[in-house]
Amino acid sequence: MTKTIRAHTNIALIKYWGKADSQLRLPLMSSLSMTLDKFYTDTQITNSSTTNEFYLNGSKQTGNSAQRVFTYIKKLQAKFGVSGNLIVKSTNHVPTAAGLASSSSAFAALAGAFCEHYHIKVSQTELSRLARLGSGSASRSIFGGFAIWQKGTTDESSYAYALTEKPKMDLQLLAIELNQLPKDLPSTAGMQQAQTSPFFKPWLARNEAELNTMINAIKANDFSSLGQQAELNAMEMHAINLSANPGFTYFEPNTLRAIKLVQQLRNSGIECYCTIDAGPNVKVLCQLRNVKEITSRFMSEFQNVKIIHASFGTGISCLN
Ligand code: 2P0
Repeated sequence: MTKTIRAHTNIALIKYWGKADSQLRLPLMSSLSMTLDKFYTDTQITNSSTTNEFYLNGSKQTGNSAQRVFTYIKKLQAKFGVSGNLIVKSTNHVPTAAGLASSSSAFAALAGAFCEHYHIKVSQTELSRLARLGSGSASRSIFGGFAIWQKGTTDESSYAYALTEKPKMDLQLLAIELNQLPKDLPSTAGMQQAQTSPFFKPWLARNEAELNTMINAIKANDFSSLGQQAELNAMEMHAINLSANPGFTYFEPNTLRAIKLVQQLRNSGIECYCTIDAGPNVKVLCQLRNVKEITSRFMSEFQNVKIIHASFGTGISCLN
């Protein structure tokens, strides 16, 4: 029976936004993420008697997304000395390419399904390294709870590990889906362009200190400190995009309205923070007691907005 591998997406609280080596996907900075329960990818791999095929949510893919999957498969086949054409079937329970990091769950599940298909036994660390070769953020989706991707300097030393897979913290995430369209500028190009900002290097120099602040907040079960650091790190990333040469932004007018609403809520005593990835959607970090109030404020501010309430997800798993 064909196995189904499930990997959850993650949201970076300390962002990965720059590559030291684009072939190996070695990052310029270490990053830290929360794995999410509500967003995930299920992937199955079987043999194909003809060519490689990739199906996403039941429809056969051609073009860039299929090519990226086939290139990745060929890379892993060469690495492990295995061959054959494959049929990859993925179901994405994530709005694809809308800044909710669908590539993190996609390539983590694909790495897991590949190893399962060829009966290749790997450790979680090795699986994280394999996932990284498909998409940087996928390295963190091997683990549940909070994961840290240590940047490393080589293929062997750049991988993620779990800081804690069962966090004690009351940490909720509200994904405010302001826009479901695929983003204009893919992450790989965005993070390359960002390096032209005069603020990129100073930001990089802060990475270790910001990561430590976040680790300490998690260890101390300090939601306020986690939220402040997450929002600061996200705003730094987006300030760098705006100040690149030429500058660019993933923000839409509604993104700014959402940021302001988070600030207003906070000023009125409802503690919440936001983080934003390579897309216009805003993710609100809060605690359980405030979920209802924050949701209703967003519903009245934005017409037809979709809000998904998520919390901690688990690491990669085999469903059958
Ligand atoms: C992150 N993002 O740490 C950051 C924050 C988006 C903003 O990782 O080029 O799809 O495939 O390694 O993982 C999105 O980039 O990039 C991402 P590639 P990826 O989650």
